[in-house]
Amino acid sequence: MNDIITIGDAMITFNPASTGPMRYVPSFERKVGGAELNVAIGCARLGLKTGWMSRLGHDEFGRYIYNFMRGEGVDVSEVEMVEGYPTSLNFKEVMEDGTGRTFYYRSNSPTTTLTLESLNEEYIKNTKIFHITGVFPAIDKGKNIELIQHAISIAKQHGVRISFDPNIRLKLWDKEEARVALRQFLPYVDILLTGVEEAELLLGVSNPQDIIEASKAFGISYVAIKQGEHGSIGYHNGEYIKAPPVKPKKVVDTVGAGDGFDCGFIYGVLHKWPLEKILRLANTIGSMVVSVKGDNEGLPYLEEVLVHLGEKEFVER
Ligand code: KDG
Repeated sequence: MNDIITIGDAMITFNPASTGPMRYVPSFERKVGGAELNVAIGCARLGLKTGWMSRLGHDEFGRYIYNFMRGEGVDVSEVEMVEGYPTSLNFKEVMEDGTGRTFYYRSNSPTTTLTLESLNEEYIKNTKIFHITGVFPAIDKGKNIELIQHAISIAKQHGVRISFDPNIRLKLWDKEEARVALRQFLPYVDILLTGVEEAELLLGVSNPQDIIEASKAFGISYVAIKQGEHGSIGYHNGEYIKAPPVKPKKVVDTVGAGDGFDCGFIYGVLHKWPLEKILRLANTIGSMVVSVKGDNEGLPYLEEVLVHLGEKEFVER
């Protein structure tokens, strides 16, 4: 049995070797990205038995991502490489002042070939947590929303908990489309991992107390509100905790920090940790991710977080 599984699109991410408008950038560094993929990697590094369901192109990049995920210890038995659908790409632009943009080449994503019939029900039943985000539904709106609904219904019938990070990408859909689609999942969510703006879009409220009340009305058991450099707020079982931020060594690249937070939170829930300790772990992982360039390179192994938390000694040599 897996501890956690997730479903999503993966991309080869091209990071620019120099700053400035992308049209003038002559060379890029090839990496791997994707919100659900990052969570899978992070959970596997923490020692959780993790599975990732996806489709990749039957091409060199598809082979690379497949082997990369296997190397990270993620179960890829529900990943197939399909003909005629190139592996998705993501080019990044970084300006001198650190701001940037993302250019997706994923409209014909291999994951668009996933169907209700291709979902392995046994796989979905045999996990403790099924993690979903707002990225996968946005890739192929009508179909993927239905696919997630179906997967959720299988999961719920078998006592699998649903964790959900709205991860709203406005390059993939507009606010109203996202709101209507993602609100449908809320009655089935057990663990909500959200930013304030996303919560505002989904729930129509922005004050943390109101976000928690609105989430409770949907029956959500754990609520985490990610506030980046301001830390996070958590709710579970009548307990409301404001967890202070963990200062990163240096902020190098903030992409993937939210995914790192999710991994820590999921780990803590699975280990039945008290809320305060769960939030501390999640904040710590988020801060470790921003100190390293890349969407998932900074996701730590369990022993590295324990050193960071002062629970394990660091031995240099
Ligand atoms: O959460 C980080 C991811 O969003 C990133 O790795 C790739 O932009 C991305 C996406 O849409 O999945």
